[in-house]
Amino acid sequence: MEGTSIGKIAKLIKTYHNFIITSHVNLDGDALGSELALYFILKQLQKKAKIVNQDQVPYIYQFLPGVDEIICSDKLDKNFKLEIERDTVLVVLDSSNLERIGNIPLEIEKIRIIVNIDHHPSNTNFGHVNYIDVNSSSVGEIIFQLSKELNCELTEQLVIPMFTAIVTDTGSFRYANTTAETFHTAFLLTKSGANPHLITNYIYNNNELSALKLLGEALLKLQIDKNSRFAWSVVTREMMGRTCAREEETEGIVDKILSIRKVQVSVLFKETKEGTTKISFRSKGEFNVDLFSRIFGGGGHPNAAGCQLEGDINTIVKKVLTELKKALNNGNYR
Ligand SMILES: [Mn+2]
Repeated sequence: MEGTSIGKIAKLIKTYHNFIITSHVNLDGDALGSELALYFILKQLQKKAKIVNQDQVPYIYQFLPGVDEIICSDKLDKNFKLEIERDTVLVVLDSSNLERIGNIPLEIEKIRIIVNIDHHPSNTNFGHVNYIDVNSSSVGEIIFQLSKELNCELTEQLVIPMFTAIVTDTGSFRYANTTAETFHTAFLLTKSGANPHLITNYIYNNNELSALKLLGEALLKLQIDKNSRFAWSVVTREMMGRTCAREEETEGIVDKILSIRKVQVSVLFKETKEGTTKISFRSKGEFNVDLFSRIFGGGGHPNAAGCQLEGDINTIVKKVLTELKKALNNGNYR
């Protein structure tokens, strides 16, 4: 279906009473921040709302107000299903397609209204109602617009998750998606009680030793092409085991690799528990890793994207780097 306006989303929220909120697997700050902010908006409006995700809340986000109320598939009985009323609205946040939400205890085919709110250019408009703003830094920023539209009071329950969504999805206001509007929103959130120092300490200065050990291991394996245009590393199951790192602790490694002078694209190859390889791309400047990763069935944002491939990790590394070299040589994906 065609896209809609923020005003129409606000109207829909006023009309309905039962909401289920979800987001993508591998929860990040924008997924959780936008979910919780919307949850407290709905509570303020006296609506019934639940948040349900496939994955558990990563440690660094456990400071967020309301995380204890989130339902997690991982912790539920296999046969459990959330109750759906005739008028239940499912709101999907920050997910470019419906598969990205993973396994949640919900008979989706029974839901009559799916609202899709996102900022990924690759969004497939899978909802009955779609609001995709590719110019928004984060879904958190969209939810902020929505809270204004609904005349909500900017309580701490709203502003802390919103600020978290924005600060994480902009790489602490460094990525190309950071605009004057982003700072304006951050300014208003800070004025209303979001404390940037406290919030960013929870997110960025809250690592386990294992996370840094793993980063060290990954940096030992770091390689760079002969023209220094791209650099890459790998994280194997063996490295995960040796450092006792948690799955979420590979976050940030690919960003560290991008910090090398002259490097335009960084890549991290990670062996997953399921035996596939997860690949993360970051770029600075014009190379569009969203478009590039679509070759392999992935997607994301122009400067941050990913995909997942089956097979032997060494073969995958070769295959992806060959394509990347070709793309950079030909000046494609700009
Ligand atoms: Mn996002």
